[in-house]
Amino acid sequence: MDEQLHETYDEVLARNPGETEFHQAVLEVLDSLGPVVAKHPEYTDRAIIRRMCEPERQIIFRVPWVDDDGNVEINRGFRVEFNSALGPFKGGLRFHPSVYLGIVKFLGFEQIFKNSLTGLPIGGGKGGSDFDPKGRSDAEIMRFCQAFMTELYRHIGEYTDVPAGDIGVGGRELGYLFGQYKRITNRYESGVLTGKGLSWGGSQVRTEATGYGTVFFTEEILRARGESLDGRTVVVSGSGNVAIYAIEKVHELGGKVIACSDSSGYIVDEKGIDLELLKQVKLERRGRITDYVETRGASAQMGTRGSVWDVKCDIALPCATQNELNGSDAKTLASNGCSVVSEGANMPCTPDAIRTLADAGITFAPGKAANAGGVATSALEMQQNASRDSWTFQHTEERLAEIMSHIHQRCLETADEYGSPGNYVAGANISGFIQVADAMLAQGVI
Ligand code: NDP
Ligand code: 2IT
Repeated sequence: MDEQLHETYDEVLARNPGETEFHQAVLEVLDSLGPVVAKHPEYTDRAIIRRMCEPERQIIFRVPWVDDDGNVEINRGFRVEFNSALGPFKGGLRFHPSVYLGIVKFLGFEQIFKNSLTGLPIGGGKGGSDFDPKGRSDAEIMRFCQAFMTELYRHIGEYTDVPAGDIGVGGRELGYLFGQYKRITNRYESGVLTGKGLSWGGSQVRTEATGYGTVFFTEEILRARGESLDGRTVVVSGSGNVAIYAIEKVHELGGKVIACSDSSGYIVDEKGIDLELLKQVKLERRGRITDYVETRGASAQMGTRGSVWDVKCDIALPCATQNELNGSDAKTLASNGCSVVSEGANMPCTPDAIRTLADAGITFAPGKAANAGGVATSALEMQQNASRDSWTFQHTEERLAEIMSHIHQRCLETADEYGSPGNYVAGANISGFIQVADAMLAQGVI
């Protein structure tokens, strides 16, 4: 790595002790920027990369609430407003017990470049809480969301910072969050949150957008080498928002998803995942993936060894969480003949996995490009809110497909220009970076 980039990385390590996921996300980007700093000394002169690694603002707050038994519970809330060079801070909220500052910062950092790649006017941010929604009643979820928004509301706004969902935060939580924001501010400010319900300011396709977008991106990769998803066998990890709509789009495009997972294990269904049943189990009943097997009958089984990556496939779509696919999983995928790994989740592949995939000649699409369809459609929701308009499903889906195709093209062109042809990691990092860097240069030292 270039010496100055190395110094920047050392500074990040020293200033952010213990935040290993943040370190990992920064290193992946810095690793791509050598040819950029060589060509553009102005970025180093104005400390653009060093400024980019330091969030503009970090908010950490107490979230006290009362559970159904009358006990007082205390969680920690976060919002990291990372970079507003291109637009208001934009990024999801994650509710999961593993959430701490390092997770929120890795996600916020990734979001800067992802949002830039969409070509839409959105900066990067992320938030969340170590609250665990599993096993909580609807009333507890509502009280938690209200308590969380009682602090968050003062930091967000349609021109300031626009949260959305992520792990553990979907339509139900966004409803409670929006209701509390409206109650406290006495404003019907639709553009303050995205992922809203269709009858109260939400956009068509936002629910489906991340999964659909990942599959559109995968289809673009295949198209570029004269192939398609038709007839391909696909494995997806996770069974939440991103995974479910990725499975739906793979099936629509003629592929077959034969395995998916949740935090309790994985299932294999040789006939192809029955999506209606999966939606019933995971979205309606908020159940475990085991329930799918019990209802589905003979074609489906719980995976008994290793992980979902042991299931033979042509294409793998990790759609659950960070660092869920390691070097040894990547080796298994390679020996089973897999030819594309496209990230629906944020940073699901470890650095070792990414190296192993590259060595094996497997095409790898990083999340900041492949899963950008979710936040892109959030920006389309903001656009509709600002103009008090609502578009049809078909029109919105066409916009999403165009955006994903454009990101794909930008990645390949930039990778070519900077001497790494076919490398989607270099293309995404460099292309996302340059647009933010130029805006920061223009806006002065702030
Ligand atoms: P959901 O909460 O809807 O689903 C998450 C899924 O991943 C569940 O199946 C969950 O299992 C599984 N999972 C979560 N954490 C773990 C873990 N530590 N170990 C094993 N499995 C786990 O979240 P989303 O589908 O929205 O998010 C999935 C990924 O996609 C995340 O990386 C998120 O950051 C990323 N993403 C999401 C976008 C969005 O618009 N929602 C946009 C872009 C990226 P279980 O049900 O057992 O908890
Ligand atoms: O990681 C992501 O891009 C998201 N969770 C979606 C963010 C958004 O603001 O729609």
